[in-house]
Amino acid sequence: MNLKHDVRAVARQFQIHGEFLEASPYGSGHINDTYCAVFDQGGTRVRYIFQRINHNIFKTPVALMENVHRVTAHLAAKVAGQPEANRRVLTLIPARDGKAFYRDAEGSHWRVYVFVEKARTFDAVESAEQAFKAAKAFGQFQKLLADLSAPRLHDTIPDFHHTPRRFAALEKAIAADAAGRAKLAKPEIEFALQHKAICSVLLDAKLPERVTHNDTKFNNVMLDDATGQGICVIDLDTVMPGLALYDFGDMVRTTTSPAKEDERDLSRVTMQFPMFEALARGYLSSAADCLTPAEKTFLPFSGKLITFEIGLRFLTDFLAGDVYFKVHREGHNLDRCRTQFKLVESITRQEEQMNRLVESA
Ligand code: ADP
Ligand code: GN1
Ligand code: MG
Repeated sequence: MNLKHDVRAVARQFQIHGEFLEASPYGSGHINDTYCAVFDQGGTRVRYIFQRINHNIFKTPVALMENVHRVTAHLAAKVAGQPEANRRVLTLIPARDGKAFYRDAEGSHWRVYVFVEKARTFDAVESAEQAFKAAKAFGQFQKLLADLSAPRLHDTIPDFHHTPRRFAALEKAIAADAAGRAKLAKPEIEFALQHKAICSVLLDAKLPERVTHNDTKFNNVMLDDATGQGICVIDLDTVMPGLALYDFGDMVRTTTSPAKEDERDLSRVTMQFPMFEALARGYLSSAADCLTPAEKTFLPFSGKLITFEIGLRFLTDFLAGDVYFKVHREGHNLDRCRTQFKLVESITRQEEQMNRLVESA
């Protein structure tokens, strides 16, 4: 297969023994270039994950890797000695020079992780049990990082979840209409403008800053093939200071609807209450004792806000001409925006019921 990158050459720069056999593109992430590479190690095929960090999006890859290194080391120390310790945390393979990354001649930064075997990610949730287990794993992740020592982690993308600034970026994209597409997205632009007032609610609530994942979509936790447990939280590029609710909100966004993020049949997009209940119970089962009453109160609202925020980002990128998220078809970002806004409506309809559940939990 002809790959976009020479993974074999990159592999020589990492401390991996054995013979490089092959590599192929892997996963369905929107940002980085991910490959699965296979090595022959004494007759055994061993897999690794190779990733090229997208430096158009992550402007400070060295600082980013410092975060990832600190976070994985902290988590590894916490679970050491427990069952399955080496599958529960991502393990970085050092480069030849001992660093956590390799910078190639073109200036791209690469990292390699041990492949977490006997587990997989899902692009859409299939059962309430999966939702419970994913949320429990993300809650545990937050909890284990609560005592990460100083200094503060780097902000790998400043204002990542600053919804009012995301809204301002959309307003700018509408005004510029760089790709001439505003006429194709009139109802979506209208929907966004109508909901402007919700953007600042979490920021105004003065909630505590914590170490959070910030990209807790359902396919960023690996579920164990045998037990279904959320065995390993992955995609650590945005682990940085944030609000606990950004993480819970993104779980609601990605783990309550049976449809994929880019589903075109909007009748399939809906906030399924049993999934929300499983998420809330799963998350609280591991993180409850870290949360303040105010944080708990906002759990349902966070789902609406983060879904709206990512919808704004997809719409902004559609209007800008698809410069941020990877797209695989015409109108892909607009399709993604539509599912998000449909889900916001579905959450709004059920918000009171969601609030009642959380109050009694
Ligand atoms: P992106 O930032 O582009 O979303 P991810 O880090 O989420 O990239 O990786 C993309 C996909 O690769 C994941 O959804 C997962 O299926 C797979 N993956 C990532 N890391 C590992 C790993 N250590 N072991 C096995 N699979 C992995
Ligand atoms: C991106 O990397 P990935 O595909 O897990 C994005 C998230 C969005 C998500 C939408 C760094 O996540 O913020 O919520 O797409 N990551 C970045 O699916 O922008
Ligand atoms: Mg991902």
